[in-house]
Formats: sequence, C-alpha cells, structure tokens
Amino acid sequence: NTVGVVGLGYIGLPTAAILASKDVKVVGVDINERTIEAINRGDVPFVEPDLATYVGGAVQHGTLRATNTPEPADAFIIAVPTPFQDGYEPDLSYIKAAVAAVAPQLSGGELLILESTSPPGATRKMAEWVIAARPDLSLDGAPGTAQIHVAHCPERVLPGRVMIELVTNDRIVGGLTAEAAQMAKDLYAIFCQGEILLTDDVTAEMAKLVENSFRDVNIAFANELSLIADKLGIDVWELIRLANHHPRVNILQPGPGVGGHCIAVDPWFIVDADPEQAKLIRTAREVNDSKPQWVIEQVEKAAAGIESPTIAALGLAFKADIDDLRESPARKIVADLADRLPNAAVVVVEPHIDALPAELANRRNVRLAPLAHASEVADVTVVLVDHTEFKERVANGQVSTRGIIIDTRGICK
Ligand code: SAJ
Repeated sequence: NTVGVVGLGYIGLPTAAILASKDVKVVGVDINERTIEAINRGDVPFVEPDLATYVGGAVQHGTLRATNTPEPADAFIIAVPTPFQDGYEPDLSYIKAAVAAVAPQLSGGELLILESTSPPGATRKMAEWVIAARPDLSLDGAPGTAQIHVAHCPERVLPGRVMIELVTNDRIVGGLTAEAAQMAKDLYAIFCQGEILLTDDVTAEMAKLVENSFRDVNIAFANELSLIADKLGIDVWELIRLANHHPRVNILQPGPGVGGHCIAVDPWFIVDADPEQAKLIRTAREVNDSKPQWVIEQVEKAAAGIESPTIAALGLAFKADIDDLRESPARKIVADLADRLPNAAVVVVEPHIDALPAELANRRNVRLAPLAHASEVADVTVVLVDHTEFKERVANGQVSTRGIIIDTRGICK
C-alpha cells in the first residue's frame, strides 16, 4: 500500500510519519523546498513532541520520503491550509492546487481524503474539481469511466499532543459514498486505536467546525465573565473555580484572547454558511477577538503616569508550552503596545523561541529577554501565556512582584 500525503504541515507531516511507522510506503508532498529537504534528512521543520523520532525513524527505514510533486499511490490524504479571506469567505485555493497536482496521477480505484478543516460542501467541490480535470474518472464508475473514492476525515489532534492524539482520538469519516467511507476507515485503522465513526461528507465537515465552535463559545463565556468580574472587583479565577464545583458546570479559562489557526478561524465557516442563524457563534468570535484590545487598555492604564515605562510581556505563543506564534493574541498585544506607547520599552519573555518574529524585531522599543531580567526591570508585567516554566517560577517566588501585574491567565495567585 502506498499513500501520498499532500501538505506536510502540522497535520500532514505527523500523519505521514505515523503511517510510515506502520510500514505503509508514504510519499509526502509539499511546495516548500526547505520542508522537503529537512524531512529527507530525517529532520522536522517545526517543533512537536515525538514527531522528530517518528520522522527520523521512518526516513531511515525507507518508508517516508518527501518531494514536490505527487506520485501514483493507492490513497491520497490532502492536508493543506484552508484560511479565510476578507468577509470570512473560506479560501479553498490550496485544496484546488492540491487537486490539480494529484489529478494527473490517478488511474481509477484510488481513495482521496480531504483532512483540511473545511466549510460544508468543500469535499464535494474537491471531487468535482478532480472530475473536471479528469473526465475519464467518476464517483460511481459510470460506463466509460473509472471510479474514484472521496471522503472527508477532519483532523482533531491538539497541538503539543499530536503524536498521542493521532492514535488515541476517535475519528469521524464522511464518505461521498458508503464505500469511500469504509475504505477511509480501513486506512485510518492502520494507526488509529480510537473509534472510527462513519457518516456523510457534510456532517463530517460540520462536526469538525462545531467542535471548535463549541470551544470558542465556551472560552468567550469565560472571557466575558472576566470583564464582568473586573467591573465588580472580584477575582474571575476564584469565581470560575467555585462555580465549577457544581456537578453540571464546567467553565473554561479566560485569557488574552483566542489564538491558533483553528478555533479563531473555524467558527467563521459556520457563520459564512448561515449568517442569519449563526448569531451566538458570531458573537463568541467577536467577544474573543476583542479581548486583546481590553488587555491593551489595562496595560495602558497601569503604565499611565510612568514617563518611560518598562513593560514585561510574559509569553508570545498562542498557548502554553508550545513555540507556535500563529494567530497569537500575545503577539498582537505586544505589537500594539509598542506602537501605542512609543516611550515604553516592551521586554518580551518567550522561552520557546530564539528570536522575535520580524514584525516585533523591527520595532525599536521591543526586545526579547530572559524572565529574570524582565522581572527586575518591569514597571508593569502582563502575563500573556501560562507556560509551565512561568507557573513554576511564580510558585518558587522567582518572578519579582515589582510594579503592577496584569495576569490574563491567572497564574499569579
Ligand atoms: N484558550 C483559552 N481558554 C481555555 C482554553 C483555551 O483562552 O480555557 C485559548 C488558548 O490559549 C489558545 C486558544 O484558546 O489561544 C486555542 O487553544 P486550544 O488549546 O483550545 O485549541 P487548539 O487551537 O490548540 O486546538 C483545537 C482543538 N479543538 C478542540 O479542543 C475542540 C484540537 O482538538 C483541534 O484539532 C484543533 O483545534 C484544530 O486543529 O482544529
């Protein structure tokens, strides 16, 4: 059995590596030459626990290799980005490009799986693009055509736990036909020990979007509570901890906003699909998107009156214990603070990176520093990420309480 995995990012590469570790011959395809070179050397282009061991092992074993053009295979897994454009319209151009590359390699009988998080109807569209490019293929094997099988199988793994959750999570498989769903189930069963649940394509697409919207709405609830608690002069962390003692209440944690490329994006696909009905989902997005602004105002208030304040920003990643800065509210908060307070020095502490991203490195009043230094010089400290390292240092009294602390993650209790 050979599998082509198109898109070797945060999902494609771990999936390719885990399949290859089960002796499936995997050809990974990506447009980024540096990604291809890294993988073929047995290296990984980004940090994810245990991924390097899987990739290194599979490359050495000869079951995984990366290239820039798809090759014939029994199955293709497409795991490319699906961002949204202005006005929240999903951008399917990466799927379209992947299809254009894969279609010439098909000869009939293959299974095509879309793993990218997708708006309702995208899997069917993908199949239509394949057939438009290859009129000799069809979904039903009509006379004069060879049949291909198409399914949607959204990934649901948590960054930081990808190699574990790929194996242990249940999976949803939505087939354009029952046969396609069964074939996809057989493929995932090679490494997935969770339940593999079969449904149709649109239900599978929506299931993924709904999971992330559920989390977004619940985080928005916590974020809204944090503003109300602040007005009332009470501690939101204590409030939530107490309320969560109720047997049927489980409130999530407020923070500086919602980051990452999934939870802050996927709900918009539902809003785009039905703008009239998706009121709560839209409002939750707006509540979470407005939280960074509120944090910025808190810091500005704290720094008011200090002539050249030094502001320590603890954390830049989009959540704890990872190096991923994509869509990170912390990053936005730091950039905006540097612009809005030109006389301030913003000292960023992010133990998981060696250098600031370009847009921050280019600002003359932002610099990266170790925690010990930042806590010595800070007039205002804003905690933006609850990295374990920060929590441990706080617990050991290694973070100075000099100046004012604005704790968006509740680690300074
Ligand atoms: N966050 C809070 N408060 C919380 C929980 C999270 O403010 O109580 C923030 C985080 O700090 C972060 C953002 O939300 O900025 C998202 O973090 P996350 O850990 O909730 O989720 P992701 O984006 O890392 O991964 C999610 C997961 N989805 C769900 O838990 C429903 C993961 O299983 C999905 O596979 C992933 O999205 C995806 O790729 O869609």
